[in-house]
Amino acid sequence: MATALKNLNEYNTATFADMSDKKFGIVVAEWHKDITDALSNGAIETLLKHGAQKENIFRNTVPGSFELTLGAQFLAQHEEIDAVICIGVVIKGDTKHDDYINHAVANGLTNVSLKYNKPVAFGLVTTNNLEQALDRAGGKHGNKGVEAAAAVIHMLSF
Ligand code: DLZ
Repeated sequence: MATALKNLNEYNTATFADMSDKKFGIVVAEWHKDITDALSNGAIETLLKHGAQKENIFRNTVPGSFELTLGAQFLAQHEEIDAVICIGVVIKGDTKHDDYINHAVANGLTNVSLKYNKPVAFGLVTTNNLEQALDRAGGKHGNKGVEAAAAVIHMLSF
C-alpha cells in the first residue's frame, strides 16, 4: 500500500528549478468532475508555488480519462509547451472498463512523452471506490494533482 505509507505531498523541492519561464498544459477529464477539479486545483497551486505564471498555464478538459492521451498530444505538439499534466479519476465498476482505460492512458501518455520529449504526468487516480478517490484529492492521502505537478517540475529541473 504505497500511498498509505508515503504521502508524496511532502515531496523534496531542493532540486526544483524556478518555473517562471515555463509553459504548462493541463488536461482534465470530466468524469467525476468534482474530484478532477480538486486534483486540477492542486496541480495549478503547485505550479504557481514554484514560480509558474498564471498566463503560462493552459487548462483544457476532455470528456473522460480515455481521451487524456489525445488531449495531451494536442498540447504537447506545440513547441512552446514545456510539460503536460493529465488529470483523471477512474473508479472500478462491475466490468473491466477500468483496466482498459488505465492501461490505455498509461501507454498513451508514455508514448506522447517520448514522442515529444517532454514530461507528461500521469495524474490518473485509479481506485476501487469513490471514498478512495476522495482520499487522494485533498483527503487523508493528499492530493495526487499536487504530486503530478511536482513530477513535471522535477523532470523540467533534470
Ligand atoms: C465509460 C467510462 C466509464 C465506465 N468510467 C469512467 C471513469 O471511471 N472515469 C473516466 O474518466 N471515464 C470513464 N468512462 C469514460 C471514458 O473514459 C471515455 O470518455 C468514453 O469511453 C468515451 O471514449
